[in-house]
Amino acid sequence: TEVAPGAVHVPGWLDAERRRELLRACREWARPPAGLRTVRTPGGGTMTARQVCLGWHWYPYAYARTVVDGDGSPVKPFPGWLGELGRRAVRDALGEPVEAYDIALINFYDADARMGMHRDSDEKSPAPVVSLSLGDTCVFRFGNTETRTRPYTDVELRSGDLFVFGGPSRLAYHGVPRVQPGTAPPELGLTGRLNITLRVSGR
Ligand code: MD5
Ligand code: FE
Repeated sequence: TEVAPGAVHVPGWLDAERRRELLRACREWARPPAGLRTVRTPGGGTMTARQVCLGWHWYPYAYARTVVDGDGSPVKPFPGWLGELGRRAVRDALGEPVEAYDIALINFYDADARMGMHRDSDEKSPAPVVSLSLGDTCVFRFGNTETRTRPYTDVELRSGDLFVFGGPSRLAYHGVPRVQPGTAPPELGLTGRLNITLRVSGR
């Protein structure tokens, strides 16, 4: 479903086996060293969703050339299989080829976590962002390129959904106003929500 030009939502894109594999991988990446951490915002606050990055470091709130994480350990590498999954996602959603993905940001949301309206403008490449969701359903707010406020469209993202943000939607404001606790499919064994984004750094 095209929600806006270049913004394509594919519910249930991940099959059951891929969901399990991806969750297993996220749990490994979340472990120290360079595991799950709290991101500080430029204004001195903290993000409620906790994060892991692969391939590049994200601190404070922007990609850093340094390859060490907050705990001083090397950032985990971006695996080739994850890049292939991203290319397949873009082919399926947009029907076009894409450069090689080299960064992943993985966000872990508990019942109270949110993400404020923001734009993803730190990558130097216009390649689409690939977003994969696991666990609890959330309300994802897809906005406009001019303001953090209306007009926006609220979309529910469920476990296994793919969303690809390309073209004019690549720089739209977006956020996660709430998670719906207890809505994760029980067979996955995940409490809370996980979102994996794949990006091309362009560097
Ligand atoms: C999430 N993550 O659910 C979202 C999904 C982030 C973030 O926002 O920055 O880690 S990715 C949503 C996204 C990415 C790029 C463009 C647009 C949305 N968009 O144009 O709406 O944790
Ligand atoms: Fe974002």
